[in-house]
Amino acid sequence: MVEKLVGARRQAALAELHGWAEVEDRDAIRKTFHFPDFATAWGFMTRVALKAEKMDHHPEWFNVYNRVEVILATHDVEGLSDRDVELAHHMDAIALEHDR
Ligand code: H2B
Repeated sequence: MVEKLVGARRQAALAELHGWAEVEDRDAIRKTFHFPDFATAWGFMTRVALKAEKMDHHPEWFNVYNRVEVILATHDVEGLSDRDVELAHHMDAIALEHDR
């Protein structure tokens, strides 16, 4: 069972993330990734998609050319969970390998 991330555990988890911000009007986090071109952005999205599918945890995202805007939330708890933080860390690691 997934639990909503609250309190001190939530603050600690968010402090470990770089470039992610809390969304204003809902319980979620967001980050915008920039890449040199569309092919690099798409490569990033492809690798994240495979990881997300394995995790059974999927991003909300929007891509235009070299930009990928991401929102992570756990729909099952209508808020943030450890699974969002875990996927955020994976996305950061994958982005680093994709020549931002
Ligand atoms: N992704 C996200 N981001 N949040 C969820 O709550 C979620 C998901 N739930 N992917 C999963 C799929 C659930 O719907 C399936 C049935 O496991």
